[in-house]
Amino acid sequence: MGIHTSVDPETDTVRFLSPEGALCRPIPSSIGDELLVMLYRAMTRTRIFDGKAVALQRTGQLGTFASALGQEAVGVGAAAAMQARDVLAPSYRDHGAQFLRGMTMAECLLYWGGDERGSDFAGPRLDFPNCVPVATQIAHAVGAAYAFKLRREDRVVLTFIGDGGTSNGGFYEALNMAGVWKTPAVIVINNNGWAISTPCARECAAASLAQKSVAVGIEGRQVDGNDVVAVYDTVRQAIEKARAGQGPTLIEALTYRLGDHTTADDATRYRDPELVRREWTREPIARLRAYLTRKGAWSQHKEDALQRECLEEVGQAVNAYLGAQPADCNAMFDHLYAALPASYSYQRDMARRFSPRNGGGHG
Ligand SMILES: Cc1ncc(C[n+]2csc(CCOP(=O)(O)OP(=O)(O)O)c2C)c(N)n1
Repeated sequence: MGIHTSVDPETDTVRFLSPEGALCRPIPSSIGDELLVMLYRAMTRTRIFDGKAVALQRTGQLGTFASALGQEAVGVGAAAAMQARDVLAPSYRDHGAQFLRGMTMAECLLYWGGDERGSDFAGPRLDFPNCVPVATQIAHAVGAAYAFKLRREDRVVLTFIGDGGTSNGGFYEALNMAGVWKTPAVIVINNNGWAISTPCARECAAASLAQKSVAVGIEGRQVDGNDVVAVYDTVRQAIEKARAGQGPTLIEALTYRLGDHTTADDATRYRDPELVRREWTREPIARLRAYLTRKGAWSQHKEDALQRECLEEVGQAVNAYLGAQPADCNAMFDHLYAALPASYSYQRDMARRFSPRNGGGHG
C-alpha cells in the first residue's frame, strides 16, 4: 500500500447507503440481509439502552452517562467486523461495540453507577475497560497489538477515539509507533463533530482527520459513519489487512453526536437547533430501516417486536443493576497497587470506619 498524500473528504468517503436509505453503490455480496438485520437490531438495542440510561441519570439512579445517540453505526459496524479472539480497547462512548462483544447492559450500568465490577466483563474477558482519560486507549491498543505481533498470535486490536482526542499528543505518539512497528491495530476515529462544546474545526485545521495517517506512514480511510454498511465493510478490510501482517489502518467515521456530550452537559447552550434537526435526517438507524423495508427484509410488525424485546432486555438489566449489592468500600483501593501506599491505607481505613456496611457512618 503506497503512502497517501491526501484523503479527499469529498471524493474518498466510503458510502453505500444515502441518508434516505437508497443505494449509492452495490453492497458487497458477502453482506447479506441476515447480517444487515443483525446490524439494525444491534443499533436499535443500543439506542433504547441509551434512552433508559439517560433517564436513570436524570432520576438520580446513575452517576453520569455518555450517550451514543446518533453514532450507533460506528460502534456496531466496527465491532461486527471483529472476531471473538480480537481485542477491543474502547473509549467511554463505545457501548454499542461493547454490547456486540458481549458486555452486558447491567455491567454497563454498574460502570456508570461508579461500580468497578462493571468493568469486569463476564463475556469478553480480554477486552479493555472503558477509557475516560482522552486518547490513552490508543497507546493501550497499539501496545497490545504489538504484543500479539511479537507472539505471532492471530489477533487484532480495535480501538476508538473521538475527533477531539486526535488533537491529544498521546494519539500522535501511539499512532506513530503503530506505523513503525506495523502493529495489527485498527484505529477508528469517531468524528461526531464535537469535543464537548468545541466544534471539530476549532481544534483541527486539516481537511480530514483521516489525513493524520499520512504523517505516520499508515493507511487512512474515511467513511460515512452514519452508514453502518460502510463502517462494517471498511473495518472488515482493515482487520483482514492487519491479520495478514500488513499493518494498521486509521479510519475516520463521519457522524454526529445527536445528544449531549454526557449527562453533565447541555448542548442546547452551544448548538444551533436547526443544524441538529438537519442531522436527524441523516441518522443511521432510520437510514438502514428505510433500505431494509424497501427490500422487504423489515416490517412494522418486526419493528414492534424488536422494540418490545429491547425494552424487556433493558428493563431486566436495570433491575439487575438496581438490585446489585453495593460494592464493598475496599473495592476502590483493591486493584491500584500491589502494596498500598500509606496515604491510601489511611483513606481505606477511614472508608471502612465510615462504611454503613461496617456499622459506621457516624464517625
Ligand atoms: C486526558 C484528558 N483530558 C481532558 C479530559 C476531559 N474530557 C472528557 S471528554 C473530552 C472531549 C473529548 O471529545 P472527543 O474526543 O471528540 O470525543 P467525544 O466525547 O465527542 O466522543 C474532554 C476534553 C479527559 N477526559 N482526559
